[in-house]
Amino acid sequence: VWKEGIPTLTTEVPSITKSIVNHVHTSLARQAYNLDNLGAYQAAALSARDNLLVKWNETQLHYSRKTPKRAYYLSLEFLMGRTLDNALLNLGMKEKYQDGIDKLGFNLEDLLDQERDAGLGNGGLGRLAACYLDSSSSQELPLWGYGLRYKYGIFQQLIAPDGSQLEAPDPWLEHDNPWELPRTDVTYPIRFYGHAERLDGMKAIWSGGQEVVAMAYDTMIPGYDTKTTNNLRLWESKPKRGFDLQSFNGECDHCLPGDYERAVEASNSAEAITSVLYPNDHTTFGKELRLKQQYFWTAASLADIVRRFKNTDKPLTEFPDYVAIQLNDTHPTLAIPELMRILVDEEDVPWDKAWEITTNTFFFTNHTVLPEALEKWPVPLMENLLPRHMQIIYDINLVFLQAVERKFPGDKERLARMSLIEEGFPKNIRMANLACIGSRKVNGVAELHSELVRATIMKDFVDFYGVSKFSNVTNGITPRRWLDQCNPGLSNLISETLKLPKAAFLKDLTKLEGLLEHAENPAFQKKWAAVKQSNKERLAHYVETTLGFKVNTRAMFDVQIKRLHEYKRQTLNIMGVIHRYLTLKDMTPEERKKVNPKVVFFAGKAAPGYYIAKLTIRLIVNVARIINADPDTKDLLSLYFLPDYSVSLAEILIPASDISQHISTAGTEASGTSNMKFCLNGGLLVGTVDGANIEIAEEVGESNVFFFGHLTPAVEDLRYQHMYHPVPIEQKCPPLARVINEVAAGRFGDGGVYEPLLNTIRNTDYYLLTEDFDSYIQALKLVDEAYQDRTEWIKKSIRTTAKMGKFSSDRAIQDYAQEYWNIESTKVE
Ligand code: 26R
Repeated sequence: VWKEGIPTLTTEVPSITKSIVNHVHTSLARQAYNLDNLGAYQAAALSARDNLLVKWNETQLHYSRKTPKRAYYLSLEFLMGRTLDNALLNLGMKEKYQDGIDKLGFNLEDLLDQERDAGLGNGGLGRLAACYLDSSSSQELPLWGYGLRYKYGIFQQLIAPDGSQLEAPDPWLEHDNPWELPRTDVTYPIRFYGHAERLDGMKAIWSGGQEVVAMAYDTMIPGYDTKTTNNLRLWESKPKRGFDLQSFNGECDHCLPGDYERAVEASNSAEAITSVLYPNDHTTFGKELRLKQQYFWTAASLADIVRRFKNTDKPLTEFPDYVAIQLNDTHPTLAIPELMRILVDEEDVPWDKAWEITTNTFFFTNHTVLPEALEKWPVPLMENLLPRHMQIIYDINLVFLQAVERKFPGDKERLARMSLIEEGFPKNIRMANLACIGSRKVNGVAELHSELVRATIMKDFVDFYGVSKFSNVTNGITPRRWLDQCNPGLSNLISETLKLPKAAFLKDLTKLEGLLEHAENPAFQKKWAAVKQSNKERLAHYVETTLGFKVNTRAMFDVQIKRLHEYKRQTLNIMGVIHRYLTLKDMTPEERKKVNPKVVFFAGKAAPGYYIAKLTIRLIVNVARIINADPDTKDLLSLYFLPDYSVSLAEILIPASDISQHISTAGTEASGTSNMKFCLNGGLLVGTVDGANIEIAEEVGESNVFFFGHLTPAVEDLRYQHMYHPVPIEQKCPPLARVINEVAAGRFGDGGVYEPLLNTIRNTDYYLLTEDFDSYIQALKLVDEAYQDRTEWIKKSIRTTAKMGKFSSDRAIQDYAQEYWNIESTKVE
């Protein structure tokens, strides 16, 4: 009887339409006569979800039965974007649903557009986590993600009339989220504050304080062309028992007037923990609520992982044989002392054994070497919020520093550098040091970055542990979303040209190399160019319907889309645009006829408190206003800042680009991942010798990328020169000085507004714009020249796509699986 009730896949068009109509009636309580696109989307999503659940259930049952070693990806950010399109693609049911939805009188594209992005992340780190989930399922690897279910994801960006960024909350859960499964039965109590009392040995009891509850929400992660459907478990914080004051402040056992209000406040403060994603990227801020988020999430995840392991009845000494936990940057580092606390205090494991288990379980990925992004938490904050963890951190530190002292006797400075505690007022806990010593292996995210990790922030640790603990896994991107989904035209053309089903190259991206032999074929080149052209028109249509501007799709499309940050140098780009504008203005109409028309696109959010980044947006918007209105030049150069950058907007922008900019100061961009996405879609790259740009150039050949700028080893020296032998910008870089003077003089609106931004260049110029400007302009000139020979350009484009195999996140996740986690693919029967 049970077996007969178990749902099976709905695979044929008639049963698909039936299931959609069924959801319209039963889940939505609506009917055909009052069904709009949103309702139809919801019903289609619920129908797809039913299918995902069939596979999800089978996968989870398979894992429970087979108990393979599992990996867990702990990330404070998962930048998932939309789900329906991806779910249908990975289920292999896109055409069928298209048909079914057609028959119901709707259009799949319109329905897809109804979905709000799940924007639970800031940028690269969060989107990487999402790509890795997709690859884990597609590669049939037993992996779960753990994160937080923020009520509000990354803020919505609005642009004010004066060009400045405004932030509005992102109500992504406004209409029920059909992709999540609330697990009211999967809850854990999480403690904060209170006191820790040491017992004999290394044990302690932590009690008192406040308790909140973590409740699980599961999201299905379908694999492409496979049954495996992994899980993303996100935690929501809730008050312990409704408005229970007692549990919240620990002592009161009778009600006083006013308690009700305090109880409501307590409930609010419990819910506050998962209310919003911190929109900071690369700058730490030391807010208590952020630390609460980090502990709440790591404690709930570990409780869940330990409980699952204990269900297998294996001894805890075997924990690392069945569990690998990847720390996505230092944000989940508290998982290390938390596992120690569980083992030592709750499971009676001796300290040394517990440390052995812990250090064989965790793996740590670093995503940036910028000093301002290295997390530190004030000791007094930690002591108050997590008193037991503070003790554990001190104990770990003591044992560790003794070992360092044995290896490097008398080297006090080394001890001070390696200590988990940085001296000062207040003292700070260095999370990267803790993540490193608590982990089996540490990795960076591109070759250059991993080398910098070894040479800079982890240098002392390399000396101590040996270099083999520190290696590299170059980032990757999922070709499902970033080729087939965002660029179906190109995916179809590739399939037709290689005479391969899409699954062949979407699961083995190195197959794209087969395109090389077609690069010289004029008929193929023409089709290739036509796909690019239609993607440019799709973007133009978006710009026209959202901003009301008509874009010249015959012009070259030049795109820079990423978080606004000084190190990413959007300022260099906008200064280059102004330079181009001034140059055009200087020309005679005759001379202008020879110019390559260009449209420049920017998109990206600035952290709400990052003044210089916000000022950069304002400058871009106001430069656009002047340039786009100038009749002398507007056909040759136009500029758009597209508001509210998101995964979905990236899916429109990336396939439409002819050239994209990845122009960070050498040594500052750990990897970059949009560079890979652009190249996969046949866009060429102008960039610095930084991050994964280098490995992209290695694959496609330096003749197919436009490199410029100083190299990493020169950067430190140049900064030193600027500091001690400053040369006025007029002398150092006259063309840039001219641009800056025009801005200051008010050519693009009140120049005074931009003084603080201009001063970052005039004064310290920490990110070396004055050093790289000339070679940047030179590189852009080469880009123009190359674009004039359209056939050569198309060949470059084809060759670029052909050589992107390395950058599939399938390769990256396999690397983690084999070299780090020691987990194996397992076929769900
Ligand atoms: C506030 C603070 C603790 C914080 C620092 C840094 C919060 C968030 C970040 C984001 C960083 C770690 C990040 O996103 N790094 C990016 O990771 C990508 C994926 O590895 C890289 O491609 C990209 O180069 C890097 O900047």
